[in-house]
Amino acid sequence: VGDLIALAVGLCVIALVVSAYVAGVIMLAVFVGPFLVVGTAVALTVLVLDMYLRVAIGVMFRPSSPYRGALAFPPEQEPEPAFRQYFFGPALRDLDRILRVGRQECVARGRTWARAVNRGCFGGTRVPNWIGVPIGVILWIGLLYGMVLSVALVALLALLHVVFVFVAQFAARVMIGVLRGLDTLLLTARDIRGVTCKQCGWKIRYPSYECGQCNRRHRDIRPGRHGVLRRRCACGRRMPTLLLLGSHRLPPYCAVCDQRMTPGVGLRPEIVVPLFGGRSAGKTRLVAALAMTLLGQAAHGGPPARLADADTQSGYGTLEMILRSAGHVAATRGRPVGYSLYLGAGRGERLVHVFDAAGETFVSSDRTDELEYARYARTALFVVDPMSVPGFLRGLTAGQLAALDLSTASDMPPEDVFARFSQTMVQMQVRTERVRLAVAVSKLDVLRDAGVLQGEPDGAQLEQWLTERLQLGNLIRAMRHEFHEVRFFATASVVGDLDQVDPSIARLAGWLLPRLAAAAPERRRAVARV
Ligand SMILES: Nc1nc2c(ncn2[C@@H]2O[C@H](COP(=O)(O)OP(=O)(O)O)[C@@H](O)[C@H]2O)c(=O)[nH]1
Ligand SMILES: [Mg+2]
Ligand SMILES: [Zn+2]
Ligand SMILES: [Zn+2]
Repeated sequence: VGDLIALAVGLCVIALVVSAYVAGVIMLAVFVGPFLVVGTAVALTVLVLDMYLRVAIGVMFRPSSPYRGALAFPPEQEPEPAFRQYFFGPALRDLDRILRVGRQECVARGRTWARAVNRGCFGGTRVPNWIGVPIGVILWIGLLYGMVLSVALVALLALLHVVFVFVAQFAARVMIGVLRGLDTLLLTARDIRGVTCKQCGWKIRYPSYECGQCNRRHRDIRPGRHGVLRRRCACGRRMPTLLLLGSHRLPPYCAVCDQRMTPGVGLRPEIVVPLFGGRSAGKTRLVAALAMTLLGQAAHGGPPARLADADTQSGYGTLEMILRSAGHVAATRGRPVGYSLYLGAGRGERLVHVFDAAGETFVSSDRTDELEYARYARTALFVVDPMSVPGFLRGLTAGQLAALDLSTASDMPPEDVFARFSQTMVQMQVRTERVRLAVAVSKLDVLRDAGVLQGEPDGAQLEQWLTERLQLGNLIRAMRHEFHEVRFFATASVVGDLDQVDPSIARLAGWLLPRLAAAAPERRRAVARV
């Protein structure tokens, strides 16, 4: 009986203890459990989000962050020596890295927590199992909630990030389209249709530009994948992407021949004047006289004129010296030489390229690619040395023959030169019927000195002289047939006593470049004997 009582008491005690324990666990689950579960879940979520943001900020904004990956789209591997605009590639690379590194870091944190719970609650070493296990189970429920919650939040963040990147890229694309369109509109409104390279004669839409700091060459600087308003050169220097934004302040280069272009090219409409004529007809000297006339007019209150680039300056310097000293000009060899001047004021300013081709350029048909510039000319200048006309000497008197200085005479008859030039234009499919042609009959001073011509014959008189005296009627008819308008000028590319270029040059300039040269001076009563 005693044993039975003891057993009963024992059972009761055990039942009591067990029910107390169960009641305790239930109390724990009901009253403390929710707080523990929520607390754990929230703590884990906060930790994960904090981690994710740390990684995100590190990847996107902190160059020294250990989370940061290798540079995406390094400039060395880009078609242009520039960094990609952030939303055209780098942003998605960053996002990808944030998600990968962020997941690793977050999983690692989660694991540390789970391990701590397991070790603390289920190992039975620190806390006895009968206390640890219920708490551990509750904590685990919290952890699971926390994991679900944080995964959902991170997924939402990442989704927002992706959407933002695509919206930003879209906005950038729209901006680029708008800017390019605006640029095209503005250029069209200003009548700027491409830029001509004075080195190779080709016309291109937009120059390449060199970085002012590292000399890397940017082929296409306009708004695009490498920058909307500005781009960053591989060296770090920022460069404007449009003429509107100041890219003309960078040194321009030709995309065809890689040579330096005229500074400021692309800011002003261009006028291209091709010069043709036989060897020693007087082309080079005429260009010098034209430039000197325009600069002289500018110095005396005429339309502004300035030499546009270093090449023109050095070339002109030599020519000017020769003109002033009445010396002889060395023959032009090799590629056509472009002389470039900015003429006119403000909005009316024009970049004028006069291309002086060597006489031979028109003879050999394999060199016509050097004449690309002729394609865009609205006015051409043909230099005719009357002394090169075969019949010229026959009609002279003995006195005129004796007085005539033939040392500078050209040996290429103008008919041949013109025929080859027009043949080349046909080959190049240039529509010469839209082009005005100025015919400069050169070396007027030599003819005057010999008494062959007097004063300065006007266009009609000169035409009559060329037709009747030099038998150039066929040539003149061909010119009138092929060109829109033909005008004749007798020119003397010489500097007079008062350090002034012969006024015949100003008259030619006035017709060649209306509004950009001063109005042609009044002709002294023509006393030409024709
Ligand atoms: N006196 C005089 N000499 C000229 C004139 N134009 C050209 N010359 C001379 O004629 C030669 C050939 O001239 P240049 O300009 O080199 O001819 P290009 O081959 O057509 O460029 C040079 O010796 C010039 O000095 C001119 O108007 N007057
Ligand atoms: Mg020459
Ligand atoms: Zn640079
Ligand atoms: Zn070029």
